[in-house]
Amino acid sequence: MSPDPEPVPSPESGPEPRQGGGWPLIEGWARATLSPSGPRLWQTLNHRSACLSCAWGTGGQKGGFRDELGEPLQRCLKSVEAINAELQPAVPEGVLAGRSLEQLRRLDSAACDRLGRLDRPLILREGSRHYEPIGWEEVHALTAAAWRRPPERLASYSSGRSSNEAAFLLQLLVRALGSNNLADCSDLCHAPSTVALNRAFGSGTSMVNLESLQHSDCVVLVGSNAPANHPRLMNELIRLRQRGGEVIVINPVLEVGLLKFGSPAMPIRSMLRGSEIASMVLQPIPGSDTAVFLGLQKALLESGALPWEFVKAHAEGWEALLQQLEHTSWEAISHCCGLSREQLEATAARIAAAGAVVFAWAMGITHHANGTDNVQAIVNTAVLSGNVGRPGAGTMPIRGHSNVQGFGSMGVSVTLREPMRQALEQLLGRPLSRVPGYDTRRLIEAAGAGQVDTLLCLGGNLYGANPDSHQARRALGQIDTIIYLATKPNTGHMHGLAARQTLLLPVFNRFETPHRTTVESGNNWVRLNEPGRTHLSSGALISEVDFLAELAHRLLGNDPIDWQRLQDPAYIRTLIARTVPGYGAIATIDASHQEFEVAGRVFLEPRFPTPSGRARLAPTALPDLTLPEAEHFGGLAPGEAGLVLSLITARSYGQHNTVVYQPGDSYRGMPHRHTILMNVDDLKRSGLQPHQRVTVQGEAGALEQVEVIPGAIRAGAALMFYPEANVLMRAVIDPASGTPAFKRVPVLVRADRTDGRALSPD
Ligand SMILES: Nc1nc2c(c(=O)[nH]1)N[C@H]1C(S)=C(S)[C@@H](COP(=O)(O)OP(=O)(O)OC[C@H]3O[C@@H](n4cnc5c(=O)[nH]c(N)nc54)[C@H](O)[C@@H]3O)O[C@H]1N2
Ligand SMILES: Nc1nc2c(c(=O)[nH]1)N[C@H]1C(S)=C(S)[C@@H](COP(=O)(O)OP(=O)(O)OC[C@H]3O[C@@H](n4cnc5c(=O)[nH]c(N)nc54)[C@H](O)[C@@H]3O)O[C@H]1N2
Ligand code: SF4
Ligand SMILES: [Mo]
Repeated sequence: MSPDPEPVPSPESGPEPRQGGGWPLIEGWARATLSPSGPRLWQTLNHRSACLSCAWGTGGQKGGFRDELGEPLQRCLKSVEAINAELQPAVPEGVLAGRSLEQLRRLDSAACDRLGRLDRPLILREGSRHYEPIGWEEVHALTAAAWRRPPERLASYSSGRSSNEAAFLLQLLVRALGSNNLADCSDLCHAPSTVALNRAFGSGTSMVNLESLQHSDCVVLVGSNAPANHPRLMNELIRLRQRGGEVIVINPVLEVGLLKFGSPAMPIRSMLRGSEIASMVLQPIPGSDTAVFLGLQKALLESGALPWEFVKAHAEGWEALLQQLEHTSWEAISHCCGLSREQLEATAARIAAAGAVVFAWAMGITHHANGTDNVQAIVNTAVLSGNVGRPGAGTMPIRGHSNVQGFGSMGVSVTLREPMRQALEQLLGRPLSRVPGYDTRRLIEAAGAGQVDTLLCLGGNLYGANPDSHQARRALGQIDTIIYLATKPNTGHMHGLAARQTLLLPVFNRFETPHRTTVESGNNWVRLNEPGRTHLSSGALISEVDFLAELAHRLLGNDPIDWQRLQDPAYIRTLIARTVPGYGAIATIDASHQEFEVAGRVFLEPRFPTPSGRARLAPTALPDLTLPEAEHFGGLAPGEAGLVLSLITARSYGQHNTVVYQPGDSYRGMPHRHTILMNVDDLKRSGLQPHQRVTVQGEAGALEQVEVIPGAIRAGAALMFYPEANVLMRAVIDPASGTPAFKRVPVLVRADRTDGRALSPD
């Protein structure tokens, strides 16, 4: 095996804190559970429903703290944060209706969320500066009237927190009306994974389940900050290291929790001391992952470690990939990714030496203009190293929202797979429209061009989640009617307003819904949520299923199915069983209470649902990562300190997507959100100083008075928090998936002209 060219960086030499997890987690649990809402929090944690937060999936029928294998203590502080936000009292009467829009727009994300829970329907009518209360009967009448428009002028957007039943009903309604305009948050998230995995394996989700992960002896973790965003995955990584396995981290940022993590699920001493996570770290140039993986493949090829028989038997397209490997020089690879041949060879040697490798990735891979190629490059490496279709091995996209994968399975997507199309056509007794629908970015563009009359948002924050916030606001302002179904107010409800009327409608969350629902985790596990009760007893909330069934019934009556009957989620489940591939077991779940793995997703044999049964490999081009010159942004004055960087926009430790819970991110040493993480060499090179205030100028907008934080990030790159940074960027899209390049935003960073240190000393 080649020598390890560089040791894993020691967290002891980095900023405080020196590990992820550990004591702050215990403190957080104690604070939350001992607070006045503590008893209700415990009650909710023990409720038989899935965690609201991420798609790793915890809870459900086995009880609030268990994973799908029944293992206890699998609930993290993120889950507590999410529940606590839902247990807030109602927004006091008169706050949303009493304050003017100008006042409401001054609230930042955290302040919006802290207003409390939505508990009665509100409407903002044309010409008014205030939301005002409205009764449900008028809501239903207005909504149905707004949906009686030509199908191509109707659209929905959804965020993966709602149930499978609501998701299925939404797409069935939109499709029955003749539209495919089903934009979804996954368009901004893992769409490149779904596209690439479908092409390669004929199946768009993880091929690894939890049990299989527990048999792997190496995990390659790419572009994921799991300690913050999927904390329970850390338990699996700790155990993997304990059984002598490897964790290879590929990330331009040295995330402290990926070096060392203290998990409360471990014995108290190892929790406090922290466990080592990464056994190897590669810090590439952001956006260069195809080069990294091409390098790994080339090293496997050249070292003779390619399992030829396996590749020839179970893959096609390898000939073209081999040609690319032979014709791409090491110089080109290293130049693109900023890693040496030796580093890549050493990493490939470890992959080759491991018995079974799981390749796992998140937004650092998908949020690029070549996101789909990035995923294909991971797929190529997994296949060329013989790590697909075996226990303990495979490809594993780490999904985001707790039911985002369920939304995809239910057909909430602009691309409907053929078996489901046929089943839906049979159910509805008519052909479905073949006009391509609007995904999230096309929806914004169509709205901006005045081509959308009515938009229904099932959760989420379409305004806050999109690139180029000004464009998003203008586009939404061209739509006649927007209907927001939400649990809590967010910035989208203040800035993403329709031209004629905006309705803001309160819904039950997962643990309050008065009927049973299901969700699907990123590991293909379908969980059952038992009926619950809300603490907002004097409010007028509605279940998402009830709302959608009422709308469908008003629009379509009994044509061709009895839409009112869809108010019964058990009946929806029978339709899901008939139409959604792999979901047959849901037909009996009401009687059996048996949660299940979606059939046909986890591959323990190298036979895939492609026409040939083989995995499809394809060459992946090296991207051109040249950054524009300062002049592109208006330039620097002679002697002015500043430089052009490639900006990563990511989550802080204390936020869930556009919803911010805590102001800072102590793990990256960023004390507040108006900060930019930069490499010390870049500071020296540009004449900027640590903690100086700078202007960050993007192609669509600028942010001033941003504090510079020196940190463990690769030179040439910087990191800021989303959604605030979304004003900076133009929407640059991966053409294969429609997903924006949120992780490679060209910006000019320059000293604030109002700052005393604006000019460099000479
Ligand atoms: N607590 C919490 N949990 C969450 C969420 C949340 O907001 N808060 N959001 C949920 C959702 S919807 C999602 S999608 C997931 C997101 O989970 P992640 O994908 O872990 O979240 P990000 O903050 O986007 O961080 C991505 C990581 O990619 C790295 N990265 C950036 N650019 C590159 C690159 O070019 N190459 C490589 N190899 N790495 C790169 C960044 O340094 C960062 O560590 O989390 C889910 N869970
Ligand atoms: N710059 C930048 N932009 C990004 C990203 C990034 O990394 N960088 N990440 C992208 C990613 S991965 C994603 S997934 C998107 C996220 O985009 P979205 O999913 O659109 O946004 P969220 O902030 O998760 O939406 C939160 C809102 O959902 C509502 N909600 C919560 N629970 C429920 C429920 O049970 N039912 C209903 N009806 N509503 C509910 C609440 O009102 C809450 O305010 O953002 C994307 N945008
Ligand atoms: S890892 Fe994800 S699903 Fe599990 S408890 Fe934490 S937030 Fe919930
Ligand atoms: Mo996401």
